[in-house]
Amino acid sequence: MHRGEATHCPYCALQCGMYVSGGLAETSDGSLTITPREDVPANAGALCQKGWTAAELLTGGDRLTTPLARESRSGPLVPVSWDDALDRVAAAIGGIQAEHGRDAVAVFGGGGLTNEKAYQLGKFARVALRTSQIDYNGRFCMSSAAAATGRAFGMDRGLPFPITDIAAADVVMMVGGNVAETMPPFLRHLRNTLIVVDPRETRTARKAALHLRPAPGTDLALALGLLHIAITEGHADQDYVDSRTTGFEAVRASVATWWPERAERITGVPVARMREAVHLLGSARTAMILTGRGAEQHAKGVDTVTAFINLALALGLPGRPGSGYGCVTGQGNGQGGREHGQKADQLPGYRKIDDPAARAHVAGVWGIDPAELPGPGRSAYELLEALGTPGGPRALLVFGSNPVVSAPHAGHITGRLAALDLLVVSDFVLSETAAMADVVLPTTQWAEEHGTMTNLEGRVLLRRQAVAPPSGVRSDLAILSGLAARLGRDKGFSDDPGTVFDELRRASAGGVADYSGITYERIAAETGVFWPAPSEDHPGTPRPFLDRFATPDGRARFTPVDHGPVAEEVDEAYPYYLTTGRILAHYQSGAQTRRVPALNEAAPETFVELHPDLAERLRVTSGDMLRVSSRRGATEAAARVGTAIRHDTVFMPFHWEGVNRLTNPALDPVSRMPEFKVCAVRVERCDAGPPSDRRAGVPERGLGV
Ligand SMILES: Nc1nc2c(c(=O)[nH]1)N[C@H]1C(S)=C(S)[C@@H](COP(=O)(O)OP(=O)(O)OC[C@H]3O[C@@H](n4cnc5c(=O)[nH]c(N)nc54)[C@H](O)[C@@H]3O)O[C@H]1N2
Ligand SMILES: Nc1nc2c(c(=O)[nH]1)N[C@H]1C(S)=C(S)[C@@H](COP(=O)(O)OP(=O)(O)OC[C@H]3O[C@@H](n4cnc5c(=O)[nH]c(N)nc54)[C@H](O)[C@@H]3O)O[C@H]1N2
Ligand code: SF4
Ligand SMILES: [Mo]
Repeated sequence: MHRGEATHCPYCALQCGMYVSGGLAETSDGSLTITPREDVPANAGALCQKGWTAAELLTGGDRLTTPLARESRSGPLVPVSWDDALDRVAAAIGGIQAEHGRDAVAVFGGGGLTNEKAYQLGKFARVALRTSQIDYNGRFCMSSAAAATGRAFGMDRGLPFPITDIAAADVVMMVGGNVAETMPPFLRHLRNTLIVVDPRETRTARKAALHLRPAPGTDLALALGLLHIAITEGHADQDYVDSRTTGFEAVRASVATWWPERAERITGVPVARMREAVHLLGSARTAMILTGRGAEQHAKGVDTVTAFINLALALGLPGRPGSGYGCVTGQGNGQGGREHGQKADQLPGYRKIDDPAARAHVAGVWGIDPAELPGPGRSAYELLEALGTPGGPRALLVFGSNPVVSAPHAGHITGRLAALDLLVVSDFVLSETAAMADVVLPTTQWAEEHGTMTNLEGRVLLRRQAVAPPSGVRSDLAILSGLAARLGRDKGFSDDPGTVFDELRRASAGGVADYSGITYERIAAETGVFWPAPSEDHPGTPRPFLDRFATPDGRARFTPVDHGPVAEEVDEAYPYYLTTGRILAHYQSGAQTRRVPALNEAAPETFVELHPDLAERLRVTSGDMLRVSSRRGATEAAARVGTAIRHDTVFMPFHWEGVNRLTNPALDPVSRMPEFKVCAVRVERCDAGPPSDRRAGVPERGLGV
């Protein structure tokens, strides 16, 4: 029986394998069926609700099928022809660059784009627009873990081992990851003794043997306390430390004063619980420490991840079979999306844009003079914040992100987008960001096109076309090709994914993320190839750190780090912590999943999770409407009362517009990751009337600009 085309899910980094049938067969009546693949180890026959319902994205009534443009910023979006749309964009770019310089045009990409698109977008910015101003939403996602692992191991590959290795670990500690909701099939790899670190009692925490509940933003202190215990109670693996690492003595000295009691005072995690965690990890035969966004999306995210890596190194875990440290990548192509050059400081192959050898190599592949390549640009939030300001970009092209909903301090960012001379959005639905655009370009989506995705294991997969796109839409590659031609750079922008992938292979050759030995044929035959794969007869690299780390001396680096307070502490005016994250039924800004009826039914609206003590104080029960405000803005949502949350903290998902009007754009000094996971808020009943303590300058609901 033909089960349809073998492809992969449109959503998260697990990239579950699925068959889509009914799309390309001649006898098709238009109805599509999705069934899970057994041959893809990440999901091995399972899908979550989002995967099962993904076909509805392809046929949904909200699908954009014609370019849209408006005559004036306040006029309505009306259908226009492709030539008209692309001519307008190219003419506006030309005018803006002539008047304000090349950096007046900026590009914002996404970690959901295929490798081919991410690569081509980075090249388009540097070669066709010749702008330094490109960054992408992965900055909001993986950047802290990427910076920390790069520093420690010389390479950022989320899981430096196949996901199936996790099941072989006796003990797994998951720090700030809620995979039961964010990657349900991941649970089949968590058969071990599980330790969860999360301020909330999540579905994942309920599966744990041990749940540590630190106050939001205190994981770094927790990790320092855990390392102190590991060292003083004899769990450090001195042979491993001596033979495979450098820098331990400085770290040992730096945690000497991190008595567990001190860590308890900051985190609220009892010393006995910390000891239990260290003893479980330290006496296991094999153990893993994994981090998710809960530990990473902080203004000290890089140091927090570093502290957990230090703990893993002291215990002798990384680079040992069945053990290790890994970060659980988020977006569908979160891993590949951060390797091929859509990041402000990066060129393909995970090369640095300020490295002369990297510039020479990539310029050679692109057929330009290295001197023509721009230097590093602004990071995602700094780029968005600069839009329409004096000296900042005046035009923005968005491919694969919805920052109106997902950027921190979103009210302010929406104001910056409104101040642009030109906003262009390529999307297949009218997202909140697309709805603000001057020109909207309707594009093909996952199952309508070929492309490669690199999943959370660093395994390069082929997402095959399984249905014909509706007439009227064009692929992102075709859009970039059409624009490049109109900008007078018509060479080297193919709209064929296979051609682009072959060029990407050459551009990545010799880089950290070397794809030169990976071909579509190989991926199909081997169910994915792990990078680096520097030649076609190279087997790929499932476990890159077994013999040596990717640092110049082959050793992993300990780096001393210290705890600091959250960027915005609670006070009388804003007495609670707000933390944010995900629920099972929705994906990211919700642009896709809020348009899938079954998912909308499962989770129709946003909510505020709060503890019964706080609910009692506010005299609310579940379902009552609450107003949540921070120094930056306010939003409303229904109360959801339960003991899963700490009584000093409230939680909101970010799949609906609103919560990011509240969040704090304090940035990590290294990764430039915003502090999505903690800010100070006030919580009131909506019908409570003006609070007596309202401070001057606190915006009313809905205004965060
Ligand atoms: N259903 C669904 N799945 C998804 C996505 C989605 O939008 N929806 N998005 C995908 C993407 S891009 C990503 S990045 C991943 C994210 O996957 P996860 O990292 O699992 O997701 P989050 O819900 O953002 O955060 C995880 C947990 O961090 C906790 N947390 C909050 N603050 C802190 C803190 O200070 N310390 C600690 N230790 N924990 C804290 C939250 O309570 C939450 O349970 O999910 C991917 N999968
Ligand atoms: N408060 C809070 N905010 C957060 C987070 C949090 O935990 N808390 N998490 C952050 C994280 S980890 C992430 S990853 C971001 C994600 O936030 P966003 O960047 O907004 O992510 P999506 O909602 O996936 O937006 C993708 C958009 O691109 C479109 N799209 C999808 N695929 C393609 C494609 O191939 N081509 C084109 N042209 N368009 C496409 C979709 O329809 C959608 O409109 O949010 C961040 N924001
Ligand atoms: S876990 Fe992720 S990849 Fe798998 S079906 Fe769900 S959304 Fe898709
Ligand atoms: Mo993410």
